Amino acid sequence: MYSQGLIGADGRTEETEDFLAAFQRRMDAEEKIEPNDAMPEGYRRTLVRQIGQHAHSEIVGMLPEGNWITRAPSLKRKAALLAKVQDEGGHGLYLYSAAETLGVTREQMTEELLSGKAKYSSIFNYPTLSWADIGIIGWLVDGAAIMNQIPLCRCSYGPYARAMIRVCREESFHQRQGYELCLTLSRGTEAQKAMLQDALDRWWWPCLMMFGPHDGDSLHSDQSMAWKIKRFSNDDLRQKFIDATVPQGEYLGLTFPDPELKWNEEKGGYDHGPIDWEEFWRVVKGGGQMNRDRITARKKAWDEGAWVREAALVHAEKRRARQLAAE
Ligand code: FAQ
Repeated sequence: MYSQGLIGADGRTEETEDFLAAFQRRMDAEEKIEPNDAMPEGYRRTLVRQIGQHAHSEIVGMLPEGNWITRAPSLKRKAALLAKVQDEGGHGLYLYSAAETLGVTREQMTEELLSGKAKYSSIFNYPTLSWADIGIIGWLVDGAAIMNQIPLCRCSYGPYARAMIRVCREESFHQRQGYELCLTLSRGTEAQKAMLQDALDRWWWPCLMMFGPHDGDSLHSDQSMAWKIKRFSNDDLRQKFIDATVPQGEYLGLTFPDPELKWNEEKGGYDHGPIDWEEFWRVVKGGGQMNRDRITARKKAWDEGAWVREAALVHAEKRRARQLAAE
């Protein structure tokens, strides 16, 4: 057992040195933290921030692909895309539930998204201009998401780690359907090949930005790694993604829009050109092509869903009253 810390006058755990050291020992021993366990306030806040932003990314991430459901070129493609977009919605819901175990409500998290206080992934602020973008999102955006999320299955916070296991299984189907779509286009007409290359040219750099700032500029990585929330640094995951993805792109006959992309025998990985971090921060701070549309769409959905939330609440209250009366 470990020290629970002292309970202060406000009812919160006072974070004595003993308590923090004991908590770190639990981390070092790879123990899972569960919702009712005592935890440092910083650990709780870090998880609420990361899981909340992750949930928002899944929900906002439905929009770029949702844009193409009515224009899918065949029934098979439409069915796969519909299933994928629904999966992303489901991921958002598991993640909101995981964050709720840390004492924050879905309403609070949604308000933070709509007010611009909470972030969501930069990648979803780019427009989907052609059908090839749907293949590229599955192959690269889901591919990057998996690379980042597989280690999160071992996150020290139990509810997040468990949610990630199912999410990763579904993301892996998404990545496969995206790559298969790209493969079909790569074997198609010259116009289809050109459409695929154009999509790669637009999405490659934003996908590399998904992993977050360079390690030296990452605010939270060191602490999150000590708490076993993150298992790898942003740059390490970005490198793994590049190394796994470049041969897949070459198989499709594509050219990556980076003249400095080159295999480095000595390091056993690819070297790449500089990432435009000014663009990244501009997009994160609301200046991307689609930021305003994305938040407007989410606000409309939240406002128009108010009656559903109210009806569900009244139904739940009535059921509870009936249960109490029967007891
Ligand atoms: N976009 O100190 P760090 C998906 C922010 S899911 C926007 O390195 P951290 C599925 C960061 O929040 C994609 N902001 O931060 C799908 C922080 O700001 P804050 C989402 C970013 O947390 C596929 C600041 O920069 N995945 O794609 C970004 O240690 C297809 C400093 O950064 C997750 O959320 C960014 N790209 O590391 C859906 C996975 N990067 O919070 C639909 C879970 C960084 O202090 C279709 N999250 N920032 O205001 C994580 O692993 C981490 O949170 C990182 C960032 C790696 C994203």
